[in-house]
Amino acid sequence: MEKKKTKEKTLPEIKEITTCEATGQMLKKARDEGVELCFDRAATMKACPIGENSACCKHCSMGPCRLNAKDPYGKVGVCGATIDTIQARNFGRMIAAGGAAHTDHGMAMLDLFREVVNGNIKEYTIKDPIKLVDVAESIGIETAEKTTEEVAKALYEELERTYTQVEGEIPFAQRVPPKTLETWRKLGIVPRGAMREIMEMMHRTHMGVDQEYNNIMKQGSRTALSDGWGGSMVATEISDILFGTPVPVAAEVNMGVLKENQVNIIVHGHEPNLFESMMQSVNSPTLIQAAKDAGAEGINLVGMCCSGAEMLSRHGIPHAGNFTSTEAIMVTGAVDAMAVDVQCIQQALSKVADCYGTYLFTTNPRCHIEGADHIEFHEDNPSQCTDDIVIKAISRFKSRKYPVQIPNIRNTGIHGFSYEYINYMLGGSFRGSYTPLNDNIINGRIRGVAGVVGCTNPRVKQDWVHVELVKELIRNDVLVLQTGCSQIALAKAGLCSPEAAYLAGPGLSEVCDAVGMPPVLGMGSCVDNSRILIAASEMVRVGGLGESIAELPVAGAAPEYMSEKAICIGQYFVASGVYTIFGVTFPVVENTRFHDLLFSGLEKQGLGKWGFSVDPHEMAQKMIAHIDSKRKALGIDKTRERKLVDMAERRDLA
Ligand code: SF4
Ligand code: MSK
Repeated sequence: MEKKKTKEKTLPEIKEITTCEATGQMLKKARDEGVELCFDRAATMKACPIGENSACCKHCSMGPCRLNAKDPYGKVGVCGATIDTIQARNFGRMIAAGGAAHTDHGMAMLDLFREVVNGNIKEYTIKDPIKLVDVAESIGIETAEKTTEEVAKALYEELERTYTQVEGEIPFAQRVPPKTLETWRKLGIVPRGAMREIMEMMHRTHMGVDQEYNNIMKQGSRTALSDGWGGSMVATEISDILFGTPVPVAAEVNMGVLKENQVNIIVHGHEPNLFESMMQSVNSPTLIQAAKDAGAEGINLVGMCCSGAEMLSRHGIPHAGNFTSTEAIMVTGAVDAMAVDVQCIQQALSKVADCYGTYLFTTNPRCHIEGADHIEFHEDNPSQCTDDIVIKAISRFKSRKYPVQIPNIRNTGIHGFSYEYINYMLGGSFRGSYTPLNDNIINGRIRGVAGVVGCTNPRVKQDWVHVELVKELIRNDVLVLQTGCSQIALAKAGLCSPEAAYLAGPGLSEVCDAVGMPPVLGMGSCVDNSRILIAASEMVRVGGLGESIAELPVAGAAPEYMSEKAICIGQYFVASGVYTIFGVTFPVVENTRFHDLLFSGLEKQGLGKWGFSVDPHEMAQKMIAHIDSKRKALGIDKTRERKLVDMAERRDLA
């Protein structure tokens, strides 16, 4: 066991690092055993203050150039680039990188769909033909006289334009509320095709091209929208069509889902096809028998991070933890194999895996990791990869060398609130509709809707900001929609169960009791944020809450974000009209014109705006104040008095 001694003296106490008890237990064990995790590295790796402020540029070899955040206009780069240009270019490139990740994932899903429809891949089929027809009709494809195969082919051809089209508007622009779309057209930010937008974003941010921050951010919005209403939305819709649209399912989360006497396999990443095939492999009678022959009671498949959130929502597969727990879980000694595909896979997993004899497998040609074995996943023969991983996991179980210590913590909740199910849940099967939601917002029982999403980040106390923020929102009658690692944080805190309605304010709790739903609705992976966009469009369409997304009493937050994908998601929500608040840190210098553009200028153009706070309570107050201002503008503020639950009342409620 090769272990690296961490400098314990400099490390913060575990209770300052995470509110996830299971992760805390494993962090302590790791420290005792001299194994370093991301929390330890975050404590010893001081963030570069210039980079944190996005006040540096390394876009050419006349630099790198560092500007001074305290005196942002006191200096320019060697080429003369101002702080606004430098920040806008950096921000634009973060959007491009985040959008590229989602878009490439979406394109991979669409490639798979094409091959399934053309009969070249037989291992997957269309699981949800009703959704196929719904999606096709939503973008104007005539379905009446067509077979499922004909509709699927027509849909493929249309959706391919999302990526490859060079002129015109992406297909899902047809789902955008007309007034929102009109604003985009006026600003010239309707995406043409994702590849073109990402390419143009990279071009414009090259040295010596676009040097006007407003103009750079127009392309930033266009690129982000090509993700939210393009790459990500295609990924979600195609995944539902191929693997089934989620409906509520009771499932367990937290590290206690590992089983000491079983072969434990974790899938981590973002692509559902690897996970779907792994489900087949772990259910193979031959492999189950092999596991039993090795002395195991069975094979236990669990998810982590966003692959896990998607499978939790779609199939009720147990989920072991979010992003910053992916190393810690291997410290249990109980993980026989972890299979990863793309995105949010920390390179350090390979070292921790090595410390505990866990097999770490990369499976996607886009992601290899030094020290990890690569078994490539091919959709035309998926079991070759997944069976192989199961066999290796069984062999590791048979020769487990390290003591197993699994935190005995599991939390049950309900997950799988797709846009479609919310429609059904609120309106019933014969009159499925968002009208009851709008009615409850108009009558004030529900104050507004918040999307709380995004990562966990070892620079802040794991899960704490998510949980505190969401608790405060629901106490104030704000219905919360969730995706990604945030959903897992709340699930671990027990808020994804209908019983959590007692924590909600009186109006929201009344609605939850009537419908039997939790006050926090988990919708899937971070890619599935597109479900929130569709829900917002539907709220506009059914009426009574304004004509554009910007008029809705809604807000968004990513309180513990870390990835460029999160920045792209934030920008597509802002460009769609939503006030979106981030925590941890924000890559912009205050008191600059670029900061003003993001935090107020975009709103004046008819879009949404960015916000920032590291304090969950302040974050909640800002979101609620925004929701209330939208209620006032809609003339529905009289239905509920503006009254925020303050600290004292919070204590009483607690
Ligand atoms: Fe410096 Fe301008 Fe080159 Fe950036 S593009 S590194 S600001 S000279
Ligand atoms: S996995 S992008 S840590 S949500 Fe989607 Fe979680 Fe954030 Fe990755």
